Amino acid sequence: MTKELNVGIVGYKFMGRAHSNAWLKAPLFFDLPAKPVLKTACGRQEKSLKEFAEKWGWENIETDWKKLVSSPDIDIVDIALPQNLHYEIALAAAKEGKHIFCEKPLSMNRKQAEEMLRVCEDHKVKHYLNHNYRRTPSVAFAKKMIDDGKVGRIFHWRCAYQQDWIVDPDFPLTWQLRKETAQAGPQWDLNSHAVDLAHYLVGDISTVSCLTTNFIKERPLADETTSGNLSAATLGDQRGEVTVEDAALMMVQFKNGAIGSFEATRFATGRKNGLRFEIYGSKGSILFDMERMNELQYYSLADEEGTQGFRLIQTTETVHPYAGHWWPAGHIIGYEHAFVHAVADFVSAINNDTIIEPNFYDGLKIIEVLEAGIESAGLKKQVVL
Ligand code: SOE
Repeated sequence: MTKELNVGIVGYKFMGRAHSNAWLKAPLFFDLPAKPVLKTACGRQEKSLKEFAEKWGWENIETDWKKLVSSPDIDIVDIALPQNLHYEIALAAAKEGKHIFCEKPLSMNRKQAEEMLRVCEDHKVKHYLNHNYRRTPSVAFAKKMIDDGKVGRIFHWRCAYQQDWIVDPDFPLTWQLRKETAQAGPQWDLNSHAVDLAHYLVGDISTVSCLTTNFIKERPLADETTSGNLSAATLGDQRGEVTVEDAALMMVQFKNGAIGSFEATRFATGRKNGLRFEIYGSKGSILFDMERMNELQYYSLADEEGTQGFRLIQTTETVHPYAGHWWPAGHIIGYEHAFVHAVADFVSAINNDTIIEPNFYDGLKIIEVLEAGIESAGLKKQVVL
């Protein structure tokens, strides 16, 4: 592998670490047509940026993202930042002809997403949106089973994405809890993943109706210099208003006639990163639970009467997508692996000049659904008795 692709990453917290790990691991486990080089890490706080770069092996640091995206050294800009910072950086990177690997959700609104897509297309750069769960072997195999007709016509999609990291009312008001930085709460952060999976596995969504609520109205201000990894220190005694929803329930209709439900919350006590979906069809059903990510459950009406039932498929065999690149059969993989798979596919897409999904077009469709959901949440009928 002689060809190299120089990566510049903006952001060095939770996603900065997850992406760095992926750039490092991908060439070790996949036969890539080009080697990603961890060239430059960019962030605002020089001291912690330097520590990050040294630890993960980034060659240089840069505190000005504008310099990073215009550097002739860089082939790929990796945006590992909150969604309020994607738009400006993605536009500038595309205009400089850089390929873009962008963290989800794509943007703050539909207008931004449309422009990000248009500018990337105008400048003919690759654009990838990191909805990493698509690239777990189980989810990719569920897609294959659906495409092979093992589920038949899909009637129902049922999805719950539940976390519990803000149940404590004294958890600080981090960027995720403020509209100006996050746009919305779990509807953006968690349902963006869920809608991506639904689009991938079931099909496009045509109508949306949502209910949102807010359990904790005010929280202590956060010391944002310590935020990352879903934690932060508080900043004195002062409190501020939570300006996003704490939970969202969404019902949808798909263009193919299926219907679906989405539950997204950070208040499901005991659920850490619980992402579960169920797909029910005319020939069979598939269930997935992210916290048991090396497994799928499958029920087939083609099984013999009397012994029908949900069977467990362990998606760790060489026939399963991506799994054969790692360990011998049965040796499970984890959360970080889907990021590695994304990097491997992204590098191949650049080299072969093919389209990678999900991309900014898929991201735009997701944002449209999420935005419609938030807008619909205002419409409620009062129950009188
Ligand atoms: C926080 O809710 C979060 O880190 C999401 O932003 C990620 O996309 C998800 O993978 C895990 O949870």
